[in-house]
Amino acid sequence: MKLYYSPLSTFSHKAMLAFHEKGVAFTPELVDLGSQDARAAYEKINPTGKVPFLLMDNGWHVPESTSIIEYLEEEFPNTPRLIPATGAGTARQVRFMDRMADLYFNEPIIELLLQRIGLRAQDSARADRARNYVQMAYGFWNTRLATQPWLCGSAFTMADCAAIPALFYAQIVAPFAGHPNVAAYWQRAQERPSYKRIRAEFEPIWNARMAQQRVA
Ligand SMILES: N[C@@H](CCC(=O)N[C@@H](CS)C(=O)NCC(=O)O)C(=O)O
Repeated sequence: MKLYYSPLSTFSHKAMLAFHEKGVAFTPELVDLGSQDARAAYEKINPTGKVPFLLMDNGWHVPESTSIIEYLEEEFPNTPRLIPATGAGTARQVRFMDRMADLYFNEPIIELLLQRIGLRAQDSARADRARNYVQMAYGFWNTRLATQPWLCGSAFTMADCAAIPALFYAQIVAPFAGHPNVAAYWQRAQERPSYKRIRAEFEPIWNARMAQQRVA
């Protein structure tokens, strides 16, 4: 199965974290979101133009990072669970925390980052709203992480897959130094082999991109 992804995309990192945590192999298909031609070609496969996107050999496809993780949970039941199989309340909590990480953290961080690096027009109202959401997420997480290593308890879940990738960019646009448990969580995340593997691929690309911007 092919996973269409972009190397700097947090939502791609989220799906890839799940694959690595579960030890499920996939064929990575890089989409160059910066190229109009590549985008046009990709939109023929996935009309939304968004990554990640999973395409099976039989043509069955799964868009959206959360749906991809749900799909992996169903198709590979004997791999480590990212959504608890038992305890309806626990699974619901993971799904809620996943939504929270996507909507009130990942997307606001992308908004702040794209404004910061000039890929999105400056808009102070949108930036303020994004900062408010991020601070809300930090406050909520900082309380939870005071007594547990991962967002939903002692096990690494889909909620962590959703939250960790944007923390990389959050260091630049919304530092979390005032939230020591979030900072400790980020330290733990960086030791996770699944995340190390993803970061080893994207960080050099990010650094090169930033160096180019400084020269330009
Ligand atoms: N809700 C989607 C969000 C995906 C998303 O926004 N991906 C970004 C990259 S991080 C993207 O494809 N951006 C390209 C575009 O918006 O045209 C998911 O969870 O997969």
